[in-house]
Amino acid sequence: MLNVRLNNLGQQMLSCYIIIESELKWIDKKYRDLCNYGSYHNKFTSIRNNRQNNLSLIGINRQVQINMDLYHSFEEAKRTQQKKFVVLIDPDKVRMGNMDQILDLASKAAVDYFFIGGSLVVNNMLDHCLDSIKKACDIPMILFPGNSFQLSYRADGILFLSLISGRNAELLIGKHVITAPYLRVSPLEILPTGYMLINGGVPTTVSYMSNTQPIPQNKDDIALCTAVAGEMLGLKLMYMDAGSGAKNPVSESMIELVSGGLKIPLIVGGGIRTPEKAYANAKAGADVIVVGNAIEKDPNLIIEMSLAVKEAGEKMKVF
Ligand code: 1GP
Repeated sequence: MLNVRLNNLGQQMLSCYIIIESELKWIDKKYRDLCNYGSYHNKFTSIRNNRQNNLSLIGINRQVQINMDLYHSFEEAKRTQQKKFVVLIDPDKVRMGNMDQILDLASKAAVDYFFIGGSLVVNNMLDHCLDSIKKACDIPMILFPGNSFQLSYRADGILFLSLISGRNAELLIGKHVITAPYLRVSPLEILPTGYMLINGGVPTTVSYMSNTQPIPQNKDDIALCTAVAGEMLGLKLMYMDAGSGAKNPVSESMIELVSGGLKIPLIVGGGIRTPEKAYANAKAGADVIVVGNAIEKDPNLIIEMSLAVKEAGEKMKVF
């Protein structure tokens, strides 16, 4: 009996070894791609912190460079109360005619970052979209992935999102385990982010795709406790999102309460259509304002939106 069990265990270990071997080959290929890609990358970042990361358990034992420039820029903005403005680009939705105009206006309006991603990207336009941005301007590009396929070395960083408003284990930790070895050897700056969906008055793609319920829009206390728990777990950024195209953006009262309870930078987006709302959200305590849909429809809004966010920062500036 014992022998049978031991044999079974041996077989399991052998198949486990075979799986790890094939994953290692995959990771090695990714690493080689990365080395070939090295000269192309890194317009924005300089590597500040190097450390030896021992990933020998899964066969990687290399010098891994940890890049934290983007994160420091978010932290600094929070400390000095200078507000940041982000344009969200969904590679599937943006029309190429619009794209040129958006990039031109974004440079003129001193947009701080681009977030790149969508809940459901089906057209495989991610690399092309990143290349177009890189050719046109120096604005850092941060992946905002709707799933683990939306990865590219061409970006500068990635929001490593844990959907803490939901109870879907895959989106809290499952997908992260799968992508961790790939991201560890990538040049992308990893930004561990608590992602909180707030009910925006209409069912959004992200709540459907994630199979989670958003936090009710009037439950400011639940939002606060969720955000504080995420910060205590070590997340570095908090993102409150009413979802793309939300009817009701996140309320100022919720932003005020949550930002008052957090030490980490707070990102707010979803359904922001006017410069007035962007300004009000920044004044209420959002450190970073994200706008996507409204700008896709009318790229000219970029200038006014950016000005509104920066103006809120000027009024609150800490020296
Ligand atoms: C969605 O927060 C973003 O994830 C932006 O939303 O497209 O509604 O601006 P909008």
